[in-house]
Amino acid sequence: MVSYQEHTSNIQLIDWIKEIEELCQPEQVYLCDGSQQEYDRFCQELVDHGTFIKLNEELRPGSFLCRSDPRDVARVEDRTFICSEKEEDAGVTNNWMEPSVMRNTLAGLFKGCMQGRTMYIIPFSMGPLGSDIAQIGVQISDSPYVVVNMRIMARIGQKVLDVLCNKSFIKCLHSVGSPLAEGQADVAWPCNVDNRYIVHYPETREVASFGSGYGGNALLGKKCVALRIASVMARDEGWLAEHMLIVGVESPEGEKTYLAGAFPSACGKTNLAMVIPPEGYEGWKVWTVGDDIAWIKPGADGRMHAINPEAGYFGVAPGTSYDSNPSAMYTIASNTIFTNVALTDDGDVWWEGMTEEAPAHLIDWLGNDWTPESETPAAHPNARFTAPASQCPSVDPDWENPLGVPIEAFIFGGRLSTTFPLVYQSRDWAHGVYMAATLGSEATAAADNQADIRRDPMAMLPFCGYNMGDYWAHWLSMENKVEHLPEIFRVNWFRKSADGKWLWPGFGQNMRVLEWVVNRVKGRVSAEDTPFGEVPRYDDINWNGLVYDADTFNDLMAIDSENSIREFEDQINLFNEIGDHLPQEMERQRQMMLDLLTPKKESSAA
Ligand code: SAT
Ligand code: MN
Repeated sequence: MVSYQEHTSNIQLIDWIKEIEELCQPEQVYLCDGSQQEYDRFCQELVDHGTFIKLNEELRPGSFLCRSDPRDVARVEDRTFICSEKEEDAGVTNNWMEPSVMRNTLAGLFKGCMQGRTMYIIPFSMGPLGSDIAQIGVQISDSPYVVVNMRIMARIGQKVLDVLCNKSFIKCLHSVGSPLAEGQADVAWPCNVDNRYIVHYPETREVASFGSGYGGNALLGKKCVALRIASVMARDEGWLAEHMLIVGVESPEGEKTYLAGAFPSACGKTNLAMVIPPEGYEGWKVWTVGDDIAWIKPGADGRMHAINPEAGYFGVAPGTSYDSNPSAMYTIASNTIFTNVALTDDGDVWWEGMTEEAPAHLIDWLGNDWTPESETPAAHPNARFTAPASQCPSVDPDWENPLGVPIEAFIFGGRLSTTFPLVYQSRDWAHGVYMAATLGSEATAAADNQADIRRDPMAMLPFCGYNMGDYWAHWLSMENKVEHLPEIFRVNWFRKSADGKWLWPGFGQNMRVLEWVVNRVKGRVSAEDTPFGEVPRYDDINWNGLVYDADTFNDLMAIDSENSIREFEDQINLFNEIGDHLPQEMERQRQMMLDLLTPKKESSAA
């Protein structure tokens, strides 16, 4: 029997632990202190259990490889629910179930679900401890893999209880859903693929997750709390919880400008969060505050201040290399947990894209022998690294500032091979919100140049904890709540020429766009007004160190009215789907775009 009194006087917490212990019937209960010794002990237990493989201490110090059950490798969006009291508050973009019905279902599943296992209590803070922008939660979980990952991804343990005192907290209950009968041997990755539920009760700020041990399904501070629950808190309290990276752009003169950016998956978000200025940008530096999530609150100075609620990166491994993202490679050089990557013969890790040539022999993510002749990938495409943000060479000196960093621009970008210019700025706040709401990426690389756009408003489609239309209304309403709002930009690094070649020379060159964005928010450069918004002319971009001709730039920025009209007409499908929660302003903006793009008929007879 654990005594909590010496660790916390929070009655609500003590009562909740007792309630869950009675429901889940674990073999034992363990309150995590968050110490390094505790982390090392659990990692060793995971090695002994067969869940972790200790990597070569010389090549990858303090690091482990973990292979999940091959059926438990990613977030399960079709099993993710927003259980608000009213269905319309979840909206059409979320799965909904009546909270009382869901609670009944889950009570049945959680009953006895931790038999033979340890129930871990993980107090965690999303955001720097004690920051006004931070939030405290407590996750109960029967997975030691979750405990060690949570220690990297959040601030956990006794120090959190000390800050929590008697205040309320976000309840997060998690089980892999795989009880052990008396004498039953465990497996390396217990889970329950037949009964998966990732459930949010936004009104009561609770999360319950059953059946999966992987990533955002199980590390509940991340997408569940920091986005789905926090987006509802932000709506109620007048701030923003966003799926955004945060960077600080520093000029050679030492001027620093913070930007936050949202990108749907596969748009190079992590690379942008850690971008290294290219040739011609000597003396410039891009600092990383966050790679995935931003909590942004109006400050006393009338500006928006952002924190990264996380303490680590849960990044996609495949494609990461010293070429594509050296900062990420240095970050994961030690003290990192790798999930579902391949194992090299000398006890290190490998994945597709890490080196040009694959090693001659590997053990793949399934535990089988692998050679370059093998027909399946060595690492799972969603293989991940969990690494401390403090190890990132570009981590911003202010990344843990409890006051956050002042945000001067929001950048939204999709992967679009036609129609959309490299960069454009909104004419005003409402236009910017509309630009963000209609964000999307091409579903497939279509041969006919008319690919379907998969809409992902603000890159929040799977992460908004309430009605998408209300979320847009909340964004629009910020105009009346905040004195100095950030400027809003759309970018597109992926436009192609008529013969199918990339028009923009690559990720490192994005710095040139960031500099133009900085110059715009500081009011240092003018821009040209176009139907899409304000755009740079060729001479407004700094081409130092890059040979890039004006003709190609003009192709990259060109607005084709026929294609564009098709795009703005297509947006009606999204708006119709949102239905009667759609703010009228959104449709007004769409009509304005169509109007600007439609060739005007001569009014007088020629
Ligand atoms: O698994 S996570 O939700 O943490 C990452 C992702 O799928 O975006
Ligand atoms: Mn993400």
